[in-house]
Amino acid sequence: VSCAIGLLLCLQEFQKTPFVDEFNEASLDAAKWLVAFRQWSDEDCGGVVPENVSVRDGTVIFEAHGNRYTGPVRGIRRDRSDRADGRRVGGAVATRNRFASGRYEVRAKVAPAFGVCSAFWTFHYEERDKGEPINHEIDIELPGRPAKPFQDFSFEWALCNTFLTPERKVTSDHVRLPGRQDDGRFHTYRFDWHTGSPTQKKRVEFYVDDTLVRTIETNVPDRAGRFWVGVWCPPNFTGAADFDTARMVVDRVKIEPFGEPGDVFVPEPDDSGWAPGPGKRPAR
Ligand SMILES: [Ca+2]
Repeated sequence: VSCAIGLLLCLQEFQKTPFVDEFNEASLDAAKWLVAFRQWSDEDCGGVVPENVSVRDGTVIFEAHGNRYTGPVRGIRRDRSDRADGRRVGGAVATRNRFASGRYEVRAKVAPAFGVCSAFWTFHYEERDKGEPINHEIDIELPGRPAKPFQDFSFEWALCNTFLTPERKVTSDHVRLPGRQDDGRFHTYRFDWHTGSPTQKKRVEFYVDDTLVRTIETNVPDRAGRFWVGVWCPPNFTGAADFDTARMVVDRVKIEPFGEPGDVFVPEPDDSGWAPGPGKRPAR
């Protein structure tokens, strides 16, 4: 949204009021969501594309295509050119507006396959001429594993992370969950992000089905960012992607801003990597 359209739209860029989407409309609400068209991580990853995002029966469906996928949807490279195949390709959306401290909650059935990462994350990112980029981020990622080596992947575990670069880096915690998450039922994934106030210590609390599973007090971000929901295929940390298609189903997303004084609202310069909507690849 360009500032030329109106001051009101520009003011909406940083949202300090509650956000909720139950996905009861026929299509994704473009006032609330952007559909991602981009690739990150290493070359084995086929990125996230709009063909893998759809709205159905009050939910958003995120498809991931694994090593056995032979269908027509192509992955993309870092420069957003088409790949020859559609393997290890996911789908993701992000809120149009940016949020800072608050309660972030997603009701979802995570994709029940190894090799795909079902993820919910805040993201503020800024490339700089010199030195490391600025990256403020909080994630919940499933499946997890009990320890650092890339083995023993399990839906009883998740990875809970906070990123704060270039200042200090990353806290990455392996977290045991109250039960298996690939049981075909909806579960609630939540984190409470405190940027700090006279009564709230700077920290992130992670909850699954209202059970506190982890509190992280190191490398806690303070810069507002978009909230992302999606699936993607990382090179290693969720196992081998030996499946055709796996789906994450998201029933509801809710954000309740805390408005803590530790919040920092600064714009992100690069705003490319979006599709016109679910199923619609950008014209090139
Ligand atoms: Ca719903």
